[in-house]
Amino acid sequence: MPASTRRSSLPITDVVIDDAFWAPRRETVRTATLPQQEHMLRTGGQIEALAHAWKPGDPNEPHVFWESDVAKWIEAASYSLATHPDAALERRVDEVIEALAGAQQEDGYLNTYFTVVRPGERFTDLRDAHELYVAGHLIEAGVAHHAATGKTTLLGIVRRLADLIDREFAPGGAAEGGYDGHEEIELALVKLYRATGERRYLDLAARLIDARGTQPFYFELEAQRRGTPGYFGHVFPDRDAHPQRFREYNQSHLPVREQREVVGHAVRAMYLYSAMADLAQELDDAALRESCERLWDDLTGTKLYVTGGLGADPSIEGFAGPYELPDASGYAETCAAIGLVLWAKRMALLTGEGRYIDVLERALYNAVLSGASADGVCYFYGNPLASDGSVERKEWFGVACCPPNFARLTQSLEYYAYAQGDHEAVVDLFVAGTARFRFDETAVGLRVSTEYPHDGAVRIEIEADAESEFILAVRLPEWARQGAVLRVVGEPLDVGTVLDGGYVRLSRRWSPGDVVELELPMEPRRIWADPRVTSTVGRVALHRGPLVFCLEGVDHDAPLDAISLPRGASFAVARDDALGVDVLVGDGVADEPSGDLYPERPLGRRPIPVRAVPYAAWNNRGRSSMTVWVREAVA
Ligand code: FUB
Ligand code: ZN
Repeated sequence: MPASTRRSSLPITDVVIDDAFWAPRRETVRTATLPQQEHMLRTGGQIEALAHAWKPGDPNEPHVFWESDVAKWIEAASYSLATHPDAALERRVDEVIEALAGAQQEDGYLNTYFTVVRPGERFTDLRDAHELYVAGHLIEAGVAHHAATGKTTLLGIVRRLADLIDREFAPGGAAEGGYDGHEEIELALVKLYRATGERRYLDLAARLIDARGTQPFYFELEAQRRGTPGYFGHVFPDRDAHPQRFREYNQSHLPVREQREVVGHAVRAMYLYSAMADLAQELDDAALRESCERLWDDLTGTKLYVTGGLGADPSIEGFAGPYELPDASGYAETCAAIGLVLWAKRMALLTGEGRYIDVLERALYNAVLSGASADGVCYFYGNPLASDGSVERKEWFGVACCPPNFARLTQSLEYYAYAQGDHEAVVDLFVAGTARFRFDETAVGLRVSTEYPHDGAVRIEIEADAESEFILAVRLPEWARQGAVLRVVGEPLDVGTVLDGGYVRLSRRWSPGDVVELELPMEPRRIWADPRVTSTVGRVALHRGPLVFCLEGVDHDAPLDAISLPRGASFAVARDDALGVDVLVGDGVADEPSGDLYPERPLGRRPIPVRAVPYAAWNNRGRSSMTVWVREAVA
């Protein structure tokens, strides 16, 4: 097993994103999404609840994870402040932090539900009641706020909370041997460790991960001690009859190093595996890494939608069996795709392999970006791959985990675009702008120019005061291996000679102004459905670069399921200015009704122009049917 790499993300302030694809979308998040979400959190009661004025009998009882939505909003706003200082937004964030400070108890405890709704019951329902999940999101917010503003207001609050959790989960503490029913705090504690240098936060994360799935099962002991079915008892009334299924639901069925299949609730799984990858890297833990790699292969080999969505079964918001990937009835929660981005980045940092970023890119440009409307104020919770026209984005949800998760991810794209290793500058995503790396005492900048994903030309220029020797590693996506063209300082170079672990790795003494050019082949491509996935047998999905395309009913005068694409038909790229995206146009055929319900002769077919829009851009023109997988007509 190779040792973990020492790669890390660049600090957010060392990256500038300034391109035609991402910059306008992030600006929409900054100017429309963040204010709308703040409004929803204020009018929905999430922020008001922090005053702890709620009393039994009052309306709008605080929900177990309300603070997590507030925390994700603070985190998103903090990333925005890091790149776009905004005194008014900073003041509003400070106000919410003051409310959190007021809600914190003397001993550091911070959780509204267990303070005003169920006082005296702290840490008695770890399986269902989201106490550590909330704490995790608060910790992530505290770290982000500190990195963005340098202030320690929220960081101080979450450190006191983490210290209390450390005491309570230590031997002799009230929750000794316990762990989180909805994983999240583990990855947050790793961030807190990295931000503060306090080793005990890393150790606590490792303790929680190591305790998970050991026997006797903590959640069952806790339920016996409590004597009640727990917060989700009414949602899962058959839980006691199916203990194994519900252990799998929160990935506590086996010690994590023995887990081989991705099971259960998808967001929980992604957050858990992210923390496992973090710890594998921090602790150079080979068994943890092996487990992550096996789980990755299971996910990407049998349970991942072509959009990068995951978690097909709505009844558990989680994974169904291998190849059970129904397109219309699949769930594919936005948060799960976001979780996959978190995990994939960590796997790439851990292993140095670009294949993880290939999957990250698939999820990011498709299943994550579809999570919000073009105007940034309506959201998908589930992201199915086909719709009869009844699915549309909504302004908000009773359980509003996805909207602020979308905001925090898109506002922190800087962390995903590059990585820094030992004398190695890594370009993971093709995003125009700049990045600053530090090799010993030398600062080296990269200026990336590209219209990706609408064009495959990527130009990377070295910006530095002096010559510098380092490796420039540029990811070459798997789909671009055939036909990619590389020029290094004007000289053509066969990519095959420098391809290593999914990256074009160029080791040399670079001079200021040196340029690397990469041309990625951007012809539209087809991907064929696996026949083991029953809902899409015989269908193809159109791709261009990292984008997955879909057909919308609004563009076609035949039912989408009646349309097929002749195998040889090619597609051209056209601009849709209204949607602000490139679309694919080509020729298809549509089955014609014969007049008889059950005709005894083959159906007639008529040519039909086909127009495919990027999956992430669908449902921006009102309600419409949609399909990613289109029937293929083989002559
Ligand atoms: O339970 C917290 C979040 O709410 C989960 O991650 C989502 O699946 C939604 O249920
Ligand atoms: Zn969600």
